[in-house]
Amino acid sequence: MARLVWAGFAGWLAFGALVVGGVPVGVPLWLRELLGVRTPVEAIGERLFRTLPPETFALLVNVLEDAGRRYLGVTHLAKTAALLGANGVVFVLGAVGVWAVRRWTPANPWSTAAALAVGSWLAWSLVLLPLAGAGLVGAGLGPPLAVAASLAAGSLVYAALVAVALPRPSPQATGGTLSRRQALRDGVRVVVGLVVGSALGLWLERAAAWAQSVFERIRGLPPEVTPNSEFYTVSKNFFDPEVDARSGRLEVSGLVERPFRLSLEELKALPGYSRPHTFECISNPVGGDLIGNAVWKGVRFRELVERARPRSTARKVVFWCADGYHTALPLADVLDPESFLAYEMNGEVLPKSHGFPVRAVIPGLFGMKNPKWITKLELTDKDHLGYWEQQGWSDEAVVKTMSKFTTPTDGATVPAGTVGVGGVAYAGDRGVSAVEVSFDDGRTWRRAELKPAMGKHTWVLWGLLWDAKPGRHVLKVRARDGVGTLQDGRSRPPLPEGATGYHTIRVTVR
Ligand SMILES: Nc1nc2c(c(=O)[nH]1)N[C@H]1C(S)=C(S)[C@@H](COP(=O)(O)O)O[C@H]1N2
Ligand SMILES: [Mo]
Repeated sequence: MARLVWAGFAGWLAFGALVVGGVPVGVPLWLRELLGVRTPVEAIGERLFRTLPPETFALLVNVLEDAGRRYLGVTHLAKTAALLGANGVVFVLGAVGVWAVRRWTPANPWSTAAALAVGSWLAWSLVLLPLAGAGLVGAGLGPPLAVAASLAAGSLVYAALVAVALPRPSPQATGGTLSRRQALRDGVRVVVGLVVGSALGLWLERAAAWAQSVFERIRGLPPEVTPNSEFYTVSKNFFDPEVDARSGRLEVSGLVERPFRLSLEELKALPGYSRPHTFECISNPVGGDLIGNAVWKGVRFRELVERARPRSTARKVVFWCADGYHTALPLADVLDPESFLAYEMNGEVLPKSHGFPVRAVIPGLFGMKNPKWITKLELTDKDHLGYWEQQGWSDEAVVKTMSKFTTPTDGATVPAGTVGVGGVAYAGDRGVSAVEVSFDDGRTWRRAELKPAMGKHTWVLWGLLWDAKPGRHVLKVRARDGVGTLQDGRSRPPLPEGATGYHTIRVTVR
């Protein structure tokens, strides 16, 4: 038993602390910096956290963080707990390793150690780290060579510590010289095994990288779902309105038989509807950042408007908002089964800046037709020019087919060789069928690969690998929408209908 505890300790020490870690003791943290690697323990800790359902995860983090601050006066108790948990896992694995290896190499502690070293390297490189999401041979942790070397060194240290702790067979049984020679031979075998294993692992890793889709190889693509904190915000306000969700009501009135008012609670009790949707501001310039994609949840307008029994003369819906903003949409667009009133964004309560408590999500139209902080839907038989529309912006506001580079960036210098090129493309409810890239200022075009869109109303991520030759290059990108219509290449400013023209970047290859 004591030996197993020792073995667990050795495994933990070797991987967690001595080699690439320093997590438990804090001392060799400089090694982490020096080698530029994340520790296996970190990877396992993150994995442990990620296997939890998101709600449980959030709850756990909150409870732990709260308890940490309140009772221990520490921040990030949740992270510490995860690391301790991961350390525990490593500890147990170390003990199990020794127990298993001792069963079939009981005679000589050095043979046991040798088997352990290779076994532990194999287990970490090919099983544990891939399972922890850190890639084959832990390539996701840092520079593959540094990781492979660290793993090999860790395995050696681990095995050596275990060998020291194991009882030595009596000299009569084996003969001192023999066991020394045996130890030497075992040692050589282990080193050869680790070197060959590391080389094989690195080669496998490279082979696996080739088999990966371009999207895993291109750095600099945005996440497909934009986190709420990074989602662009546009409003006419200096200070966004503070809506009290308890006293506030949503009104549906105008040309209806039965006008009504609903609280947020009542809205949430209606059948829910959720889907991903990309917003782009009509004032987004070519190549601009006023675009983002999120999963929204709420209730279909249909559910609300039909409940009020629209009069047959109603043609339009005017949306009135708490900040004085207003905009109008054809009633048919509002009744579209894919139009809805959202109260959630990416699983969170709709953030204040995105329209708390409720905002509209309408297929195919620019952001301005997706009012936030809505207080009233008024059905009418008249046309109505909204806040931006009165200032000359389009009343139709149909999304123009767009595409842009997110990597490389304009003016970037990149090393010659294979360069990952990629970005996003969006065409409202028409969808994107193709993206083409030119590396010679628009003379010739190459098809990019598209990552399948999350939904009918979302952007797509696109990418391709460019064999970049030294020199200065002008890159352009263009998309085709769902029916194959090519993006408009004429350069036009955002006002009044949304910008057109191809995103063009200059890249220097050295
Ligand atoms: N009430 C209200 N809704 C509004 C606006 C506003 O100023 N007030 N701006 C619109 C514009 S121009 C855009 S682009 C989108 C932006 O939505 P987001 O901030 O959630 O990205 O909200 C639209 N809805
Ligand atoms: Mo906008």
